[in-house]
Amino acid sequence: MKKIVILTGAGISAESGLGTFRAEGGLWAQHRIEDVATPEGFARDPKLVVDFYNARRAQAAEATANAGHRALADLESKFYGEVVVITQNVDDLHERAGSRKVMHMHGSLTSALCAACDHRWEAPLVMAPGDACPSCGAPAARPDIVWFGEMPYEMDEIFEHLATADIFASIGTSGNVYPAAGFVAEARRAGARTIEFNLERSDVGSQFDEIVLGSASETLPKWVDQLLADQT
Ligand code: BV8
Repeated sequence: MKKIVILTGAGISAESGLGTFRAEGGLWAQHRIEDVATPEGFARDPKLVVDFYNARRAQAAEATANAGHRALADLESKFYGEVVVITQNVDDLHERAGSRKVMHMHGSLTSALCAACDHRWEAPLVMAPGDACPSCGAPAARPDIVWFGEMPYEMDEIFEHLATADIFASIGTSGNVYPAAGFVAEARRAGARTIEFNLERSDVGSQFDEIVLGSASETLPKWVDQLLADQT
């Protein structure tokens, strides 16, 4: 039974109108990473950080999944083997396109976390610093996002998937944030065939067996059609 493990980054949501990080005018151009995506930044100015994620949560809620997201959902529902999506993205466009096995290694805009008791609940559209935790009552709510210096989620399960992948595809990521950028090396060690889908070669592009250049909304439907045709 074949297993396809897919890593996605901001590039797959770019055509849904959600900003990427490193494009000019991208999210990090408007804010310094240290100020909005680190625990130190949150401690220094919780309102700046909470408002940064409020803006992205509202933008994601307005966005619609694109043909790239839909192609991956199609693959999961029609492929005879197993398909796992590991996303670095905090939007829920994979789920809204119909993907079911989605692992949010860097958290989710739709989730809130209590910094005091680790309770998680569905985030309101607008969060404020000091919101009370519905479980323990502490004024310790925070966006359920993995910031720089924090441990990504579900890493044990992710490494199990990488160790048993037949195909590893990396889509729309610049390959410069770890541990995600190291996944291709893990997949290669497991003997997987590795493919990168991007507008341009990423920082780890040289580690892939194949690079497919183009917009994900065009390249992914073609790839999925081919995979499904080959399995009949
Ligand atoms: C950890 C959530 C340890 C927040 C994010 C020095 C060397 C190596 C590593 C480090 C180092 N110093 C520090 C580190 C570790 C650090 C790191 O890697 N830093 C980098 C900057 C060097 N990593 C961490 O801190 C991680 N944690 O290491 O923990 C630890 C150990 C023990 C105990 C505790 C801790 C946690 C990192 C997670 C940070 N959170 N996201 C938020 O969303 O606001 S990172 C964020 O940026 C994304 O999630 C993603 O991971 C990352 C990169 O973004 P991309 O998705 O790649 O987007 P980008 O804009 O960069 O690229 C878009 C790509 O798409 C481009 O290539 C473009 O060409 C392409 N594209 C565009 N349009 C399309 C397209 N492709 C196809 N079609 C299109 N239409």
